[in-house]
Amino acid sequence: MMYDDTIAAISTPLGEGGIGIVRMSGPQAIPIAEEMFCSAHGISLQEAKSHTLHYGTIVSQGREIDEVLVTVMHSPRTYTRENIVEINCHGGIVALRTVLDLALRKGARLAERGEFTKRAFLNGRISLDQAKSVLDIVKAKTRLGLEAAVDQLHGRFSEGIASIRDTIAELLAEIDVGIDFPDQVEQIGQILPRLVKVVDYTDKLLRQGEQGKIVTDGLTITLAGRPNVGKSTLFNALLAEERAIVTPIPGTTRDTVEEEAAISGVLFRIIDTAGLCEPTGQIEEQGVKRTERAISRADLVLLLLDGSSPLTSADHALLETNWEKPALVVINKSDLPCKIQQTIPGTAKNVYKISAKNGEGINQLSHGIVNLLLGGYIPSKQTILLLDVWEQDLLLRVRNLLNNAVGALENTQSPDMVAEQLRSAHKAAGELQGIDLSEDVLNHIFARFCIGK
Ligand SMILES: Nc1nc2c(ncn2[C@@H]2O[C@H](COP(=O)(O)OP(=O)(O)OP(=O)(O)O)[C@@H](O)[C@H]2O)c(=O)[nH]1
Ligand SMILES: [Mg+2]
Repeated sequence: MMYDDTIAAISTPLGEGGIGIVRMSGPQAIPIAEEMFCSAHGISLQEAKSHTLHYGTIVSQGREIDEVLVTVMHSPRTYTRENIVEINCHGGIVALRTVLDLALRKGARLAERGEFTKRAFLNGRISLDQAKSVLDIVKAKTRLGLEAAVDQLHGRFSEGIASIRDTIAELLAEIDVGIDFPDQVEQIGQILPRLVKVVDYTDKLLRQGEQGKIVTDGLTITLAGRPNVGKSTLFNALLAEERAIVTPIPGTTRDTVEEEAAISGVLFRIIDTAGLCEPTGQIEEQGVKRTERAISRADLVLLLLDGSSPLTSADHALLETNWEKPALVVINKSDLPCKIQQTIPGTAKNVYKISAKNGEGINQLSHGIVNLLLGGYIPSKQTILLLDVWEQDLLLRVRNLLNNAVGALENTQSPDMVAEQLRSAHKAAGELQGIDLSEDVLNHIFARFCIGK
């Protein structure tokens, strides 16, 4: 499918950059560029070979707008499979805007969000999964998120779905034979182990999707403890930057402070809080309320104690409260003599001794955090999938339909009922591959992109 209009957009992030790119895609891309461009060597872009770079200026009404390098790429060996022109500008945002305006006046249309990638998909250049990976790459916040997105760009998820769909098709074909020749009922029974195998495989992809969600959406860790135990110091140590104010004065942190950091490739939102204490004024009262809210939002709470002083009633209150979520006890200031003599009840395994100040024990604590939240499993690019909510939903649907087919096979042995479930599963898997996707779903997917991608 080829479009008859030509789209244009600024494809580089806005802001102060060395260069910025105006990209055009469509049948008129090269003629439009030709009208705007004055080659330093008298070259005509329309006659230029594909995948060549040309130096010159962009001129509007006799006025020179910017010194540029123009890339000419002919269909179909391009990102969208259409003719593409990229104008590399040097003059900053005003020049970029002027060049884009000029292209629009010459007949291009401003691209919608993700429209270049949407064309790449609709023209068969990339799979839907790969299109989505482009978005994930743009938005990746951790190294692992990026690696997984790049990996998926090579089609790992699409391949998985294709194999599920192929197996379903094979099973359906065999069942149809069974329906046509009912005396071969025995054969239907032989389908079961293969069906169970596809269910298992689908389950595996679902689990990888859930892990992927953790990697990209991140998990929230709240640091809690009485004033002065070293929450802000630990916060800074986990972020590896001096983000929060640290002083020897109890009550330094008055409000919650939130930042993102990657631990073992997983994205974490870490929240530093005001020390939990008996509030003596309105500010402290508000601070404590916010701390409690931050704790309720957390996937994990780190309960901090100061190892250099005996436990106080505030420490006991903290340890004895049921926070109703995973918690690790962290005894800080291990560089000073330890004054906590008693063992901390009920938490023998989950106690970490650290010095937030000199970094001792922080690595073990990081491992402990990942272990507790991800069940000892360190995600890698091969073991996670970055799935949209709708993909996760559809995949779940495929799994449930396959499960129904297993049920129908075990309980009724009715080939018709098995086939019905398998046909629905086959259709849902097809939607995951981008076959017969409704315009709505497509728009929804690409609307998450930025303009120019
Ligand atoms: N010796 C030593 N001192 C530490 C350590 N961690 C923090 N401190 C000191 O303890 C004091 C309090 O540290 P903060 O990080 O501000 O403590 P906090 O829990 O955020 O305190 P509030 O914001 O008041 O609740 C500062 O003087 C820190 O330098 C540590 O591991 N060892
Ligand atoms: Mg603090």
